[in-house]
This record gives sequence, structure tokens and C-alpha cells, in this order.
Amino acid sequence: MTARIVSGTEVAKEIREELKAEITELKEKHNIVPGLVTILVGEDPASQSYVSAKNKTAHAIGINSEQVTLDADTPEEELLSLVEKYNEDDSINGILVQLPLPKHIDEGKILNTINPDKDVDGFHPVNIGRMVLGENCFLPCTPHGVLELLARSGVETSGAEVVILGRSNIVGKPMANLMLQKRESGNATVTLCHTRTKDMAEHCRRADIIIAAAGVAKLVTADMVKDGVAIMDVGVNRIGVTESGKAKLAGDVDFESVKEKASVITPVPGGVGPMTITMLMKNTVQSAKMKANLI
Ligand code: L34
Repeated sequence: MTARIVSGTEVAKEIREELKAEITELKEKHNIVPGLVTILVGEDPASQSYVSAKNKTAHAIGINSEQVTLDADTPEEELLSLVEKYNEDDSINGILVQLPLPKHIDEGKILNTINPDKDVDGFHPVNIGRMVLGENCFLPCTPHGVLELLARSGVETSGAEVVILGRSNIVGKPMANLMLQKRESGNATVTLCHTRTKDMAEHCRRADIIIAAAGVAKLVTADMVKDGVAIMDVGVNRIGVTESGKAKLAGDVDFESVKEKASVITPVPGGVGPMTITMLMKNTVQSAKMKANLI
């Protein structure tokens, strides 16, 4: 079997068009313009490129977006006060602090300070709790993007054996939780593999759907998957530089070999990455609507 390649770039575009229409309506009917602030601490090139893509996308669909860039040695106190300032700012519906943060800053402390009603990343413990209970909340952007990709590419999750690789707080853990919930793109039987898993390949071979978020380039090879598996590749690994000086990217899945056995596969780049950015936009619009009691 040769896989259908699911373009996250295309699906993200489709969702952005829907959001654009929603934002126009918000403005025309309610005079509301959703506001987002992105905060970047330091100069990590990957983080810089993600944050600037987030701002660009926000502007393109009519969200008011500002980017704050702070020096890598910014004291924790200063970042905390900045977050508190935006918590109080009525024009801001979403606050995003790009991770990872420099070592001297306590990530948990920062995420705990963001007003849960403006936590468009869905990282605040209150939102994680709501998510686990299946209550209305902001879903973390990458897992949310994977759910949308599965739904919009017609992959049946109900009753499926889903194997997730990686147990990070921002992808693996929430992903596992969402997939087992009684909801659309849920109802799966979930296995979560991590660095202490005894035989990852054996788990993968049973999987109807593999969601790879381990951060290891080309971890999943063709011999580890069954025919017809659906693959969502979350990995964005920098494996060198191209001739033009751009970073060369690889997913967690060996795309070339696995695509010959899979039914569906997402590429890297152009798969889950663009969906992450678009789900941030969706959450920001959701936040603005919630504030105005429209949902
Ligand atoms: N607070 N921190 C916070 N929220 C997030 O949702 C993130 N994440 C992760 C890292 N830190 C975060 C992102 O934004 C990962 N992530 C992210 C966002 C976008 C892309 C990849 C990761 C993306 O667009 N990737 C492109 C390739 C971009 C490139 O050339 O580097 C792709 O097509 O996969």
C-alpha cells in the first residue's frame, strides 16, 4: 500500500479560512477583534521562527497580535509581571509564552500565572484538569491539531488501537488523554510508549494509528508498522543544514520507507507543525467568544 499524504499545510489553510469568516462576523456583529500576545524569551532560532509564524498567521486572519521579545537573561520576576500585565489587559484574549524557557526561569510558575481564561496554549493546570474531565476548555494546540487532521482526513479513531510515542506535557500526555475520551476523534484504545518502554516496536506493530512525538529523528521504520497504519508525525528534528543554509528537518518517522506501508501519513515539514499554529488561532477566537458570552 502507498499512503495518502495528508498535508497539514492544506488542512490548516482550510481552517484559517473558516476562522477568518468567524473573525469578520465577530467584528461586524459585535465589534470584537480577538487579541493575542506572544512572549519569546531568548534567541533560540526554532522558537523565533515558530513565534513569528504565529504572529504572521494571526495578522493574516484578522487577529490583533503583538510579539514581545525579551533577552535570554530576563529575570523571572520581570516575565511574571509582564504576564500579570496582560492578564489585566482587556484587549488581550490569549497569552502565549513560548517554550522552552531559559533554565533560570521556573516554567511551571509562569504557566500557573497565566489567567486560565487567556491560556490559549491549554497548559494551565486548570485547563489540563478540565481537559481530562472532558469539560469545555482550551485544548493544547499540537494534540488539538492532530485531532483535526485525523477527523478531516477521515481516519476512524473509534475502537482503533492508537500508539503514542513520547510522554511530554505538551504532546504525549494530553494526546493520550484526548484519544481515549468519549468524543469525536476519540474512543480509541490507547498505548503510550516512552523511553522506558520494553518493546516499542512490538507496540507499534499492533497499532492502527501511530502518533509519533518522541523527538527522535526517523525513530519509526517500516519494519515496525503494519500495513495500512495511519501515521501522525509530530517530530520536528533538525538534522543538519541544506545548501541554502536552512535547517534540514526530519520527523520521528522514516517517511520514505513507512509511506509504502501506511494508508495515511503526514509529512515533515508541512504536517502537524502548521496545524499547531492554526489551533492557536482557533483557541484565541474561542477565547474572545467566551469572554463575550457568545459560547
Ligand atoms: N508555549 N511553546 C508553547 N506553545 C506551543 O504550541 C509550542 N510549540 C512547540 C514548542 N514550544 C511551544 C510550538 O509552537 C512546538 N511548536 C511548533 C510550532 C510550529 C511548528 C513546529 C513546532 C512548525 O510550523 N513547523 C514547520 C516547520 C518550521 C521550520 O521550518 O522550522 C512544519 O512544517 O512542521
